[in-house]
Amino acid sequence: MRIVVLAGGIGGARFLRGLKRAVPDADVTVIGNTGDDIHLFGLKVCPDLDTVMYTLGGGIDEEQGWGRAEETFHVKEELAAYGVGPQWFGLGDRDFATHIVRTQMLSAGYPLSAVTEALCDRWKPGVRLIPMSDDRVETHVAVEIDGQRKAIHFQEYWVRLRASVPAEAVVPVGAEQAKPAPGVLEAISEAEVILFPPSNPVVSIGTILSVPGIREAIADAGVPVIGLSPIVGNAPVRGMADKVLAAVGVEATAAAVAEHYGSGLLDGWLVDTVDAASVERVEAAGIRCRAVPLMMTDADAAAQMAREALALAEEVR
Ligand code: GDP
Ligand code: FO1
Ligand code: CA
Repeated sequence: MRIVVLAGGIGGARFLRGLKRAVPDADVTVIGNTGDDIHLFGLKVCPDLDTVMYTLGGGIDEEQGWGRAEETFHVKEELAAYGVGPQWFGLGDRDFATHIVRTQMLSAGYPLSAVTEALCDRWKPGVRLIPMSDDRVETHVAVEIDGQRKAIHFQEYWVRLRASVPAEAVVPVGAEQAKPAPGVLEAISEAEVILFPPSNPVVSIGTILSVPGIREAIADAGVPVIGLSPIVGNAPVRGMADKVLAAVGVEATAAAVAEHYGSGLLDGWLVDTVDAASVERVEAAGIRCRAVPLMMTDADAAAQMAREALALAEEVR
């Protein structure tokens, strides 16, 4: 079965690990979010692509959910000794190698999609991982600090400020001019099912959908589009989805996120069993809905979620 998955970082990666376990023979194409990408120390860092690649390739720090297992931070310490920051972003030594290879290839003229493919030659994630675009898109968050409104990079909002101030707006800078990377629209048009894992609806899936052509291709694909809620019991399982949902005027509930995507995009939506009472509201919006356990406590739990998503796809097909 040909499956297309739009993915952010941790939520997307853990779901994908379950999907691979549930349907080992499936042909899975992952369209990855690159709005979180940031240039640091002259290097291009792609947190969400790397989280998917390391998680599926066995190199992830399992507990943290991002970065490399058995990491050390000598380079970061040496940079600090020179007074060179930022210190708030934790780039480890092993991870640095990935960013050096990526930046070197980009400087040589390869597009990000080709670079990602090359990095995946090492990690063998068992899926085809394509960045949403080869063009630069950077998510910025408008905040008010000391009475001054300003836009800061998403990583600064999340990692430095820990989302401690309200997000007034979220802007995928560059998205309007960006083109889907080679293979993205083709994969969508050839898919038999399209899945939205429990990734952040604003800064992960929302950013991917903001690349002109991607949302339209999904809506026109004519195959089941099934999403899984990242909101459980009226709160994100982890991260700052509540803060960025507020910025786009959406309440942090499983039902509101389904309505935000809308029946023009989604055919089916899974909510956690604790949110079973919201099934009726989602179905009233024209989206088939089921309540099933949605906590990815381990790969088996994630695999069961993937099976439920595929079962719902068959129901709406
Ligand atoms: P990020 O880029 O690392 O933030 O990862 P994603 O965008 O792919 O996913 C983030 C979302 O995953 C957050 O909004 C979390 O609420 C959600 N999430 C994380 N773990 C779980 C889980 O076990 N179950 C569900 N339903 N959502 C989860
Ligand atoms: N997240 C943090 O909370 N703190 C960090 O210092 C940090 C460093 C980091 C380095 C490489 C990488 O691939 C990811 C990293 N992350 C870090 C995670 C990441 O920035 C965010 O969790 C996601 O982008 C949020 O969607
Ligand atoms: Ca992310």
